[in-house]
Amino acid sequence: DDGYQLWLRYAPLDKAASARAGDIGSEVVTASRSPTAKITAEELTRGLSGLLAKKVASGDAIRSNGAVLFGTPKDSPSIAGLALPLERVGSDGFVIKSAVVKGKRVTVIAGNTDVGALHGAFAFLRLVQTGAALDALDVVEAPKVKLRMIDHWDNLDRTMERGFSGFSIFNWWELPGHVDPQLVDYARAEASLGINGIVLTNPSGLTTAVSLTEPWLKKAAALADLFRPYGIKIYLSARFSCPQELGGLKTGDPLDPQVRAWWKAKADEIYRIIPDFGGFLVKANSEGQPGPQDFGRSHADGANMMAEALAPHGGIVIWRAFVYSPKPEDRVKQAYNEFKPFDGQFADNVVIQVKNGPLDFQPREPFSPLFGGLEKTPAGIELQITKEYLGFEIHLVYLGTLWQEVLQSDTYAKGSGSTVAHAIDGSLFHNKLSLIAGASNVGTARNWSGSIFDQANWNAYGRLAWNPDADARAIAEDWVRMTFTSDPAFVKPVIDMMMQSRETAVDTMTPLGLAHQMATGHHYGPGPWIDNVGRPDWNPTYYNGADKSGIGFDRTPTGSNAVAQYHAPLAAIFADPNKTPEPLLLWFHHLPWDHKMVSGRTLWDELALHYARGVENVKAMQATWARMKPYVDAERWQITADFLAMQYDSAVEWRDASIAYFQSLSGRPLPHGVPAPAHDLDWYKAKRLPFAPGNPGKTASPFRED
Ligand code: BDP
Repeated sequence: DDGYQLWLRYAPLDKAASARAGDIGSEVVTASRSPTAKITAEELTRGLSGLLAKKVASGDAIRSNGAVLFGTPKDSPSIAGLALPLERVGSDGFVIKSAVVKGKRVTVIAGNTDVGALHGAFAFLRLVQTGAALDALDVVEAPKVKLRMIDHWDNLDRTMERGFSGFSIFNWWELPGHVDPQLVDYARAEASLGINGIVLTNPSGLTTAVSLTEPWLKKAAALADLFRPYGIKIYLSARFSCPQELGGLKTGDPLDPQVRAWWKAKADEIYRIIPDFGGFLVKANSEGQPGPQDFGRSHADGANMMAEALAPHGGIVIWRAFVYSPKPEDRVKQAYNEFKPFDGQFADNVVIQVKNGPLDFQPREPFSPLFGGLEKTPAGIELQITKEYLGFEIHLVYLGTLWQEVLQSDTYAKGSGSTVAHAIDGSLFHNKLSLIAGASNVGTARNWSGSIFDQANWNAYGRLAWNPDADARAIAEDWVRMTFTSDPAFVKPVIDMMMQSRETAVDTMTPLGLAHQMATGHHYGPGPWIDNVGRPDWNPTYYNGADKSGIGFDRTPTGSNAVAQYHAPLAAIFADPNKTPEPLLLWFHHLPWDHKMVSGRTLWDELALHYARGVENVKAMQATWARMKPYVDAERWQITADFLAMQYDSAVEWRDASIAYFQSLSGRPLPHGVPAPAHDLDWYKAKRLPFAPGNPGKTASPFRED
C-alpha cells in the first residue's frame, strides 16, 4: 500500500464490525439527480462495497432493509416526511438517522443541499469505517466555521513554498485542456473533511500577478468546475501591485480612482469566467510583498478597495495579518499594533487571517493576541499543515494537539471561556464571517503528503475546521482506524505515539518557550547561534537572547511589553516568571541560568534535560513502530521507519548543537543523564544541508545561508 487512498481506503471490516453492521448498507438510494448527488452515490457504493466486501448497488427506490437513503427534502418526499431537524444544519451540515421508510429499515442521510448530504455521506462512511454501532444513528451536525479553507502555497511553475511532498498537484501547463483525474481524488479527500474553499496559488509567489490574466483565469475555471460539485469554491492570491504589473498604471494607491476602477474591472472579468469565484487571499506589506503602505495607506484602505470590487459578486477578501518589517519594535508585537487600530474599519466582506501564534508557526507559541483583540472585524485563524518548522515531512509530529492547544486557549476577551475557537468561529463577537485556513501539505508525492503520518495532519486540520472544539485524540483515533486498522494492538500504541509527538518536537527544537532556533532559510536543523542574517528578527539569537547572564526574550514591561497585548488576567500572568506556564517561560522572560524551575532544578539543567528527552522520545517512537510491523503493509511501515531513523539523527543533532552553543554561554556542567555533544560547537556551525526542499526562489544556491 503506497498510501494513495489516504483515510478513504474502505478496506473490508473485521468480523466483529461487519457482524455489527448486519444488513446496513445493503443498497444506496437517492431521488437526487445533481452532479453532487451522483458523486455521493458513487462514494457510498464504493465505500460500502469495500467495507462490506460485497457489491453494493445504487438506485432510486428502496428495495431492501439496510438501504442507505440520501438526499434533500426537496428531492425526496420520503426524506421530507421524516420531520428531520434540518433547520439546525444550515447549507453544509447534515442529519444521519436510522428510520423506517416504506416499511423498510433504512439509514437516512439528509441535508438541506446536496453538498450537505455529501458531507453526511462521508460522515456515515467514517462511522462504518471506525466500527461504530450503526443501528440507532441519530447524528445532527453543522460546521461551526463558515469558510473552511485550504491554502496552497503553490507557484505557477509547480514549485511549492514550504512544500515537502513533491510538486504542485495543479498542472497549469496542461490546464484547461486536460484536468488530471487525480484531482478528483483530491476533491474527494477535501470534501470528506467538509473543506469548502481552496486557494490555488501562493500568496508569497512572485508570479501571482499573471494568474489574474485571462489565460490563467481560464485554467483556474477548469479547476473551479472540477471542485464545484464537491461544495468547494476556488480562490486566488492577489498581488497588490497587479494594477501596475498588469494594467500598466503608475500607481497601486488604493485611493486612486483609476486603481479602484482597475480592480473593479478585474473582478467583473473574473466573475465572467468563474461565476462562483470565492475571492482573494492577500499578503501585503509583508516580507517584501507590495501593499497599501507603499502608498502611505493602511491595510484597511487596501483591503476595502478590493472588497468593494468583489462585493457585487459576493466575493470576499482574506487579508493576512502576517505583517512585520525590520524595525526596532519586537516582531511579535507588530501584527497586533498594525491591525488593532483599524478594528471595525474593514468592509463586511473582509476577514483578517491571523497565524495561530504572533510569530510564525513555531513548535510552540502562545496564541496571537489578535484573537480576542479584534472584536469588530472577523479574525480567521491560519494554521500550517505543512511542517516548515517541525521537521518537514521527515519528523513524525501530529499537529492535532498543537492546534487544539491554540483553539482551546482562553483569550479572556469577554471573561473566562472566551476561547480562540469561539473567537474564530464567530460566536464570541457575533461575526457574520468566520474562517479557518490551513497551509496545505499536499503535493505530487504518491502518498500526497510526503509521509503517511502527515496525512493525519491534513485530516485533523479538516476535522478541526469543521468543529474547532473537536478533540485531537478522538480525531487521531478515527484517522488511525481509517488509515491502518482497528486492531486494538495497533490503535492504542500508535495514538499514544501521535499524542506525545508534538511535545517531542518542542523538546527537540525549542523547549521551554524558545522559538525560531532553526537554521536559516530552509528551517530544518539547529542554528541557535546564527546572528548574521540580513535582519535582526530573522536571527535565532534575536529570539533566544542567550548570553552569559541567562536566556530568553523579555516581553514583560521591563522588556518589549508584548504581554500588554493580552487581556487580563493573562497580561499579568505572562509578566510574572513564577506564574507563566513553563512551556512558555522563555517566550516571555529572560532569566538567569540558575533560575529555579518547578522541578527544583536550575533552568540550565532543565533546558539540557528537555533536549535529551527529545532524543529519548524519538527512540521510543522507533521502538513502538518496530512493534507495529505485523499490523502494517510493508511499504507504509518502511517509509515511516526510515523517517523515524532520520528523525532520530536530527534530534541528536538538535540536542548536541543546541547544548554545545548554550553551554558556551552558560559555562555550566551538564546534568546527569545528558551526554556531552559528539563534536565541538564549530563543527555544528560549519554544517550545511546539501539541499532542502520547500524554498523556491529563496535559495539562490543550495548552500546559501539566508
Ligand atoms: C513563513 C515562511 C515563508 C512564508 C511566510 C508566509 O517561511 O516562506 O512565505 O511564512 O506565511 O513561515 O507568508
